[in-house]
Amino acid sequence: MGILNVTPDSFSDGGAWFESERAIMKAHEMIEGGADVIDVGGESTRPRAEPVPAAEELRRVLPVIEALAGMVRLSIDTTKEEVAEAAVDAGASLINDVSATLWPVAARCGVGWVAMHRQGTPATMQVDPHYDDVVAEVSAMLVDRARRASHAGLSEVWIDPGIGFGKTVDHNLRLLHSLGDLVATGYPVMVGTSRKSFIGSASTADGGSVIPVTERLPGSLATATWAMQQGARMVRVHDVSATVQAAVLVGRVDAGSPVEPDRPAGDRTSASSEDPEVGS
Ligand code: HH2
Repeated sequence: MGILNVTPDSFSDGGAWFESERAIMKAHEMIEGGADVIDVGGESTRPRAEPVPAAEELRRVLPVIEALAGMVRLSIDTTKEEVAEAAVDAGASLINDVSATLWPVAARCGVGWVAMHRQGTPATMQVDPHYDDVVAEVSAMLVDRARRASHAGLSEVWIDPGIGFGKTVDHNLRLLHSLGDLVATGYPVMVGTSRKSFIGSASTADGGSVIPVTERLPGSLATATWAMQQGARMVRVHDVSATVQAAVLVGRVDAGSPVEPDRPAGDRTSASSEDPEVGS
């Protein structure tokens, strides 16, 4: 899932894709890079972000969704019922819901739903997050919401531990470590670690300074491939083609198969003696 933040204030790319035309160009780049879904958002969820009125959120996301409809699967990243509904009318078929409350809307519209865990709201969530057992509590909340959604008639329900949403670095690491517990619930798991702040602090050598947001691609790739290896079925990322490269390679190493199985042996373009990059 490629992230398309049509916002002026998102934590890593705020302002970069705020105008519809630039956002649409960015989406094309992510589709070419291998994105299966584009997640369009018009309100930042970063800690202490300013709330955005529904009319403004719609003004940001609708032209982008309308322009991309039919080209790729579209998801709407919102917590507002009216934004979700209008986005579905315009062509979105997945509601990415960081509040985990919009399943009745998804059921009414007949689209998929992502339930993400968070503790608190963007205004307060990083003040003093506390859990007795973060993995058990996150899992219990998500399974409860997913069951309610299934009972409401939803057939596509994803669960997401909500990395960085009311969680310390330690909580995030524990959730990623135990992602298998979420996978074992049977609901498809989605994970978003891309460029998040725990990468900045958890991946420095002892005594190193926090890694700035523009330099978190290596940590983003490491955590995305880790999540997929644990069984996550979707990763939400800013850097689509880099993530696809990492995922394809790790998948092939895992399978022990260096070339696509349906390509004839004579057509293999992997390293040959004429390959100028052999050994590099
Ligand atoms: N993270 C963000 C936003 N939406 N949705 C799901 N399901 N999972 C996530 O982890 C998640 C999400 C925050 O990242 P980003 O969109 O890059 O930033 P911002 O909220 O500042 O726009």
